[in-house]
Amino acid sequence: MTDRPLNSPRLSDLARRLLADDFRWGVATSAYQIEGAVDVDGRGPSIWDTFARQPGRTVNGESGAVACDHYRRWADDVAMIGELGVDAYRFSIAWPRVQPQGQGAFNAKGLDFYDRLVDALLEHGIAPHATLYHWDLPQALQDLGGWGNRDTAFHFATYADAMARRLGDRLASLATHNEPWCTAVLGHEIGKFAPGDRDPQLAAQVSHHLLLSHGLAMSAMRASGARCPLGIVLNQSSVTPATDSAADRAGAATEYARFVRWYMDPIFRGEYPQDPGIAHYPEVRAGDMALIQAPMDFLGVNFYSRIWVSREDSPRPAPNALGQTDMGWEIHPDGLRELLVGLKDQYGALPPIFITENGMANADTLQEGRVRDAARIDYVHAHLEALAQAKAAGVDVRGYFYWSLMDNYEWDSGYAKRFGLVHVDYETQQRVFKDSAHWYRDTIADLKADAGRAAGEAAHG
Ligand code: IFM
Repeated sequence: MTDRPLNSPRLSDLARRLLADDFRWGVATSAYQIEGAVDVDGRGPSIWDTFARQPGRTVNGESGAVACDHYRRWADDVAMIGELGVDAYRFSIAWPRVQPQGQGAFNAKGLDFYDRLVDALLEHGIAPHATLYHWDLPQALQDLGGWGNRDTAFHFATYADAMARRLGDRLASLATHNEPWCTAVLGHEIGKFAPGDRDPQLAAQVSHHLLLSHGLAMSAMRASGARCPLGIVLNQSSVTPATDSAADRAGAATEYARFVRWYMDPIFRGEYPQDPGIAHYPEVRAGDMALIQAPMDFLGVNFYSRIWVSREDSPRPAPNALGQTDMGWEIHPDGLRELLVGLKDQYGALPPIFITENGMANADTLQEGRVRDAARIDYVHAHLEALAQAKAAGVDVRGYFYWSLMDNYEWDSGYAKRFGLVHVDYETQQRVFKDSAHWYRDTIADLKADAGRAAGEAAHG
């Protein structure tokens, strides 16, 4: 144990009460962002390997080829997660590592890697929460049209079912997709992410195929008796009109429909949102919506910031006193409460919610063995308070995963943006706990001690 960081805000009594009992504390990563070893042990190429090689796609042309070298350092990394005192770890399975062509033969060495990882987590008392797709589509499937090709949804279901059979007896949860909005819009409309397309109609079709693949996977995994809770992870934001003008309010409604409702409505209502501001709708075949509506055991919500909507005639919103992160994202913790309470009001009974990602990039520096990231501590603290308020308002939130366990490959931003609780020196691969890691560990320990005391008192009447 090192010294408690200088900046160590304590959670409010409300948060201590609501987040102490039966609440899961975790950290999250994804395969392409940490594993490296992209051409080792039979892994096939992914669309991110291809994309990062194309000139101008990523900062400094950086790729996940080495990343945090987690594929080789996994045992030490699991021990490090144990030292953080969390009770859960969210990671993703690299589809091209376990099924290099995205269809056909599976790769025994890739499967063994995730077996070992899951077993080691369990040995350390850490619940493994896996995600099947965190953006690293096998390139062989992209060569056949990728997510624009309906067949990919069926290949995904086969892969999902194989993983559920292989790991489901030991997983604490299995999510189909991470942030399908990013795959559809950033990957196929804006072209900022792999595969780098710029076609809004294709993006709409891709979003439907992603949702269809989720539904097909759910149905396949249920049919084969999956033994862990199944769900999906969506990135969501609160949306604020810059002014009360009709134009800004309509714009905010459209943004909310494109970002949040586009995924929530099909899954929980069986239809896409109709909004006059949405120009592109996908082709939907008979039976698709019934599949997409498959009942889920949990909903993962990733929250980072809010979306401001300002039409041309509106003044720019005043800068937020809490500032912004190193990604340029506004820090607005109350947006988390607003979002979650809004979901409860709009969709009624939802499955239990886990905050599967929340965190900030910060311009961290390692000086004399220490990273003083007070801004990150404040960010997490404020979001946990907002979460407690959502819980007090009746939202069924069961856990919180900080993004990310350690600094890693931030997609098109390369290695410049540091989200980790743990600092990574990419030259030496040395990991160092930042102040925020110490704060997170101490906060969790305090809450668990509270819960233990309460349980002891209850037992003694
Ligand atoms: O790093 C990403 C992650 O892969 C998905 N959610 C957002 C994070 C920060 O940008």
